[in-house]
Amino acid sequence: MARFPDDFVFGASSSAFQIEGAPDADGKGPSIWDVFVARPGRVRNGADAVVACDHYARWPEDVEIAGDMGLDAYRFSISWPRVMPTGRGSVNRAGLDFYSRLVDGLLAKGVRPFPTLFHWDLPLALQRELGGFRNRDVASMFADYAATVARALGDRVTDWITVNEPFEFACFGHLYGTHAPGVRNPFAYLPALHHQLLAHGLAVRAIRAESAGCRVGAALSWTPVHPARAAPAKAAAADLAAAARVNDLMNHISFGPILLGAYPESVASGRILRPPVEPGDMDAISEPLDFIGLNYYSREKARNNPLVPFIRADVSGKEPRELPETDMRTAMGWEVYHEGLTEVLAELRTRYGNPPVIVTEFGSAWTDAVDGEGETGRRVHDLRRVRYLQGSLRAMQAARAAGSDLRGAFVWSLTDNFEWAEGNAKRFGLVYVDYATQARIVKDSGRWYSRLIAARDLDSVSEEA
Ligand code: IFM
Repeated sequence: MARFPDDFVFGASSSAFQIEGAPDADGKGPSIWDVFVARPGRVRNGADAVVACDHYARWPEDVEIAGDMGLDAYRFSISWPRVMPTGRGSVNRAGLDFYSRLVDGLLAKGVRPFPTLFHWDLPLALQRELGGFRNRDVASMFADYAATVARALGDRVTDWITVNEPFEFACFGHLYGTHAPGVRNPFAYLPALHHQLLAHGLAVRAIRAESAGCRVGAALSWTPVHPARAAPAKAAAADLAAAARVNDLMNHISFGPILLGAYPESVASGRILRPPVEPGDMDAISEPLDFIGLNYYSREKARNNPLVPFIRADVSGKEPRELPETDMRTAMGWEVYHEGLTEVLAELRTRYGNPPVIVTEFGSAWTDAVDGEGETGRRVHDLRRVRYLQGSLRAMQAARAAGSDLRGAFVWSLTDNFEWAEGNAKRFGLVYVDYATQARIVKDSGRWYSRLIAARDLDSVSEEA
């Protein structure tokens, strides 16, 4: 039960905007996040990502760390505006070359590259001129960009991820306005989501046309939603129904179209708000995949509330809240709930036909402290992160034992990085980044993960470094 097979892919993930910095180096165009972080009050402590982890300059060191950790694979994202400064038309060769060097560096260290093509940093020009993903044409522009990247890297990259968490991008960016592009408009949410799904489907076809024999998937978040009140509470049945509605709106809204070719009934039959589906869309969106990527962190609880527009439910929120950090609640305020990962993998078997799955993100933020001194003496004893990773991996093993076709797991994240509206305040990394000096310190969790990858057996790897 505790052993992972030799071909199980152990990796770590990151995304371009969260680590690269260098927003206008070598011909890169601006992204919606570049301007969003510059607006006062949008990011905690007024942080921006102009430097972030300085990965654009320091990538050789990060690749070295990933290789030395023994990672089988590294998931990073490609910045669309680095490759196509205005999102369409002319290609910035220097941008493509950066990723080409990164791929070569990873392969030289024996680490398999898993690039994601869209992790939220949409070219600003597409937002300003066309309304971003609210506009259907942006889906085909994304496919053109995907083809360009696949043409350049497809001789070395065998595993592709099209989009990351289309639900979060649509919801936080277009309904709540807490993420770029900062739109708060219920009528923008479903078009922004649908066109990302369409972009995904068109990109799958485009990548395969350029790079035969590669594997393609999408990285989708799944946050199980449970009723806030259970029987015998009088409201239990109403909360159960509320939880089902929210599950549709957060989870099945992207898994349904991609894996089954259909939106959940509650979404498809919306009287006022419906996804703008056109003939042929669902076929493109449900193009068969080589794997589905699953991002899992925590669960939500829903309480029936007819007064809340759209979802008629209060949701207890995986969104950051000011709650004290404990063993059971991470620095993001998110509940530690590993059982949810086993549940989600079970529903992928029963409702979605047991597709090959890779957990493309799992991990946790904690308040890390640096002990010791000097370049080699500094340590980060992050036992809570080690325990969190153990819990998640045991939940994955339970699902594998029950029949899930789970093929790999990527920790979020390789290094601490820019956590969107939370800025630099939340650290998810296996590697600590001292933002004042940009020094990297492999945390105890990174050392533990390295031992686990070598042993492939949870029971034989001690927590202590
Ligand atoms: O940092 C993010 C990542 O960009 C997308 N998935 C969730 C992570 C933690 O919030």
